[in-house]
Amino acid sequence: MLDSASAFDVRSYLREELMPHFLCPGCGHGIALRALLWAVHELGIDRDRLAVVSGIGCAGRLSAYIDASTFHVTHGRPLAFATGLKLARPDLTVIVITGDGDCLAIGGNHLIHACRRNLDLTCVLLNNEVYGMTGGQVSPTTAESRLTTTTPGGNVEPAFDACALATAAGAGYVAREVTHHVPRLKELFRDGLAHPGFAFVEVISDCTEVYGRKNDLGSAPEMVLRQKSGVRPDAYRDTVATPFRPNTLPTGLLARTDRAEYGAAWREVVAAAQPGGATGNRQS
Ligand SMILES: Cc1ncc(C[n+]2csc(CCOP(=O)(O)OP(=O)(O)O)c2C)c(N)n1
Ligand code: SF4
Ligand SMILES: [Mg+2]
Repeated sequence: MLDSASAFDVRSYLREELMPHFLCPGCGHGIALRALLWAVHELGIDRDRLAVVSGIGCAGRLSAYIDASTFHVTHGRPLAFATGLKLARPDLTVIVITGDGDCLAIGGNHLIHACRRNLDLTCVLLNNEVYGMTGGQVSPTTAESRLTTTTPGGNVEPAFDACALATAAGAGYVAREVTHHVPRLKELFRDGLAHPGFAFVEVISDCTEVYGRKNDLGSAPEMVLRQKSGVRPDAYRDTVATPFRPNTLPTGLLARTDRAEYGAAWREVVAAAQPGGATGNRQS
């Protein structure tokens, strides 16, 4: 029996037998996970009807900690797995947790087509600007000039705007928030989960260990404060001194369309192809 009005206790949504978790101290992925589970709680989603699919990476590892039906699949492919799962089991709420490498590098093609189809999935992109799990290689969202293990002289490639890509490719709901603003992040997750179509929520998440240290970004609290000064420069410009060009990506709800959800149209075609269905008759 669900009681979504009761106080949110994140521990009741976690597999406590897997604690302590493997995340480094201050890693933004843990903050994002808490906000996501808070949204699940507020919506009163039954965990027997909740599936979480993730690829490989520190972001991808998060699904293992959620007390629901979880799938830890191959690198770059969680959207493909989730698409099959949602088509087979439309009764499930299906969430994908993915990293910037998982979703935008090896998995970039899957993202484009998931957006285009507009199947009712919620994709959570944990963007820490780096391949965290494998030791800190450059990713498609690494900001220019940043140091990584594969850009020792500074990154010279322009970073990807994942939300602009998702919007252009047709995602029904597109939003971005920083981990500093947990209640706002929770609300975007909640609205994305409730949206009947493909919801893409990007989280600006800190990799304190292999990215923060490499770029001399300070302690974990200092990195979170820098999100305030960077992403919302108008409000917090002088809060924290930063030696780097601030990140000025827009945050909040960025796009929302009510165009047709893919699963319903797909089921209609499948039903019509059955014996006795519109196209089934044609075949016999
Ligand atoms: C096919 C394949 N290629 C490469 C890898 C190695 N690999 C594992 S995780 C990862 C990148 C993870 O980066 P990201 O998705 O940004 O997640 P993060 O660890 O930063 O949260 C890579 C390249 C792999 N596991 N499988
Ligand atoms: S390596 Fe980075 S992304 Fe991975 S757990 Fe540590 S801080 Fe988080
Ligand atoms: Mg990453």
